[in-house]
Amino acid sequence: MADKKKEKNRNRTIDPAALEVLASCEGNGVETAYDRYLNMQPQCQYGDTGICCTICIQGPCRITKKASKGICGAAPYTIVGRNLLRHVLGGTAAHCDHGMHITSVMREIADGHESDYSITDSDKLKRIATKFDIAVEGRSEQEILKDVVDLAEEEFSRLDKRTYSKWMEKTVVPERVQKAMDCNIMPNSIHKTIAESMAQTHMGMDADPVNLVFQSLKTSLCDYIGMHISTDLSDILFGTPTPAVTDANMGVLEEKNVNIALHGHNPILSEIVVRAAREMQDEAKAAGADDIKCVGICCTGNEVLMRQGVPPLTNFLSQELAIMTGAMDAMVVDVQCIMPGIQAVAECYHTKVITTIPNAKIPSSYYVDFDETRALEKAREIVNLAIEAYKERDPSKVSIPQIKNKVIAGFSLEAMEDILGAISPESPIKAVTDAVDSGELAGVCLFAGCNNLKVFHDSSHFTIATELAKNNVLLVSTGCAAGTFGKLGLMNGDAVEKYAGDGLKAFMKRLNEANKGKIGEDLPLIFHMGSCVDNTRCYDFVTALAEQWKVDTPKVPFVASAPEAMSEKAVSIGSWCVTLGVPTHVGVMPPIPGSPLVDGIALQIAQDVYGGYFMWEEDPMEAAKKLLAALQERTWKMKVHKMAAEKYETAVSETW
Ligand code: NFS
Ligand code: SF4
Repeated sequence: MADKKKEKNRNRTIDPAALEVLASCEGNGVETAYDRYLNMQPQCQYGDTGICCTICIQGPCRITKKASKGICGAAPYTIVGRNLLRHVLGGTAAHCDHGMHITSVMREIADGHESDYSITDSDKLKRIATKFDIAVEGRSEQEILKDVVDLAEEEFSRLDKRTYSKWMEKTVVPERVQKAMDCNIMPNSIHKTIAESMAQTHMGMDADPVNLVFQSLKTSLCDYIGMHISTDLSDILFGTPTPAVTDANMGVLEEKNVNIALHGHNPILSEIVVRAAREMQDEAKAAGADDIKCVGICCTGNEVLMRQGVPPLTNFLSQELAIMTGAMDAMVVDVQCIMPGIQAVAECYHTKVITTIPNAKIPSSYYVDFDETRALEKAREIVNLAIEAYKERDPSKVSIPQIKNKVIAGFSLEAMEDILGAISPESPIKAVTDAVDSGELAGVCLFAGCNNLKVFHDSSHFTIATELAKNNVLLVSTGCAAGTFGKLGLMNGDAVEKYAGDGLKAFMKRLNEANKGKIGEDLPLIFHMGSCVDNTRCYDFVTALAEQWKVDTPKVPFVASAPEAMSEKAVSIGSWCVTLGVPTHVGVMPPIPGSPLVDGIALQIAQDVYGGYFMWEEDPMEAAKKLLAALQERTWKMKVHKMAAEKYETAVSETW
């Protein structure tokens, strides 16, 4: 139950720049999520625990002492299970829509239509093709691409029930494929699974909570597939990220520049706007500005940070505050995690909110239909709107917090392998497995996920990460969690000195010495692996560790944490992490405890079946303890199993 006292405090953030903006706008009537959260209290406990059903319009049905079932007879476990599957579906559909969009741009290139896009990373194209047994030798880039795009399209649309997802089959260890087959959750394709799941959650369909949970996991595997396709194709199109150095937080805004925030998720839009902005300096100068500055918000910010070194401005929760600096000329958005509230805030300033995608519009915003076949022309139109807005800026409203921190980002798995390979050339990943085997590192933790006003903005991310660093856990991050770490100065070499335990420090020192001069900076405390779809890069890391240790993934000392999870996408990502063997902490209570049965499946039965499981823990210090305990259990077990294998001269036991 939330503490009522803390809910009177509007300043629910530890980001000093966000605090400064909130303070400077106190009482000026501009309303943000921080205010609306307070207005929303107390939130409905039926919805909060998952026992409110609105699946049919006889509802809403809520479970009370008097009414132990819905009008149709649905028990709490059915209602909670069905709501869970609907959440996973929302996340999966969002990621897969993103993946389809990139695939459609690739289709245009593959078919030889004129396009402002072209292949940047032909090596990655060949690597992906080879992974899927597509011939590479003696074939043109176009021919290879056509086959890769054909396969990607099939991953979405296949109806044949005997053929299973190739992206799943080829990117995880064989034991995980077998597990999915044994449990009957191996997807044939994304669209088929989404339709099945929507049908399954219709009124009067599935009432069996176990069946609903298993379908949630199957759907979440489609999320994994759609995300992996997004990452792979984005790398082919825009390049596989390599380390990039820049700054993060509001202090990256320049008073004398036309400032453009790129907000949303898909690199298809943001990459081309960055290109247009770089070409339109003269137009900006003619309007009296020094230059054009693109900055990133949320995951499209991560995409252009990883590949173009564009500075990240802020993460999900503080998106409205970016406008309240008075120095934001345009906020260009594509899809997902865009608060409708930005438009009302923008109307108090000169900022133009520019929506671009047919299924993500905001009333009263500018809408530029981002037609990819005329991408550069459209991007120039967008940048022009920003330049026009700059002329309308009211200098008396400009107040930019002078807060920023150095960020070293751009760590695709390929970039990580390059760095690890400097101390372990024969097998880069062995640098990590050796350090874990020797006890120097306690394991690896992925920080992913959003911000959520139910907990203090950025606070849980910061506390858990620094606590794990102190305990020698190697840290990687994506999404808005990475946004926190960049803003708060945890993504640079100084943070290693400040927060890492002795083992982690020694490991980083070896890496830095072996990679001297490569980046021109010391490596960061937390490795930024990209946007949320790039959680698949992090899972490829798990797979690489499992292959190196020659074990299934539930044995690998790798945990995940979403301390401030908010979106349906976070639910679907968490669900595939668990299915694919990763203990996963969630720092905000999901709407599940209304059914102790479904809750028990998530927390315990999942572990028995899949080896991964959920941990709900709102207290960040307790969460850090639980994550460490999960890592310790795995390193200890692996040691015991290895000793047994050596003694009896057999392979390491497959059980966990
Ligand atoms: Ni992930 Fe990235 Fe952020 Fe959450 Fe939203 S931007 S896709 S969903 S809020 S991390
Ligand atoms: Fe109520 Fe059943 Fe309809 Fe849900 S599906 S709203 S529980 S009658």
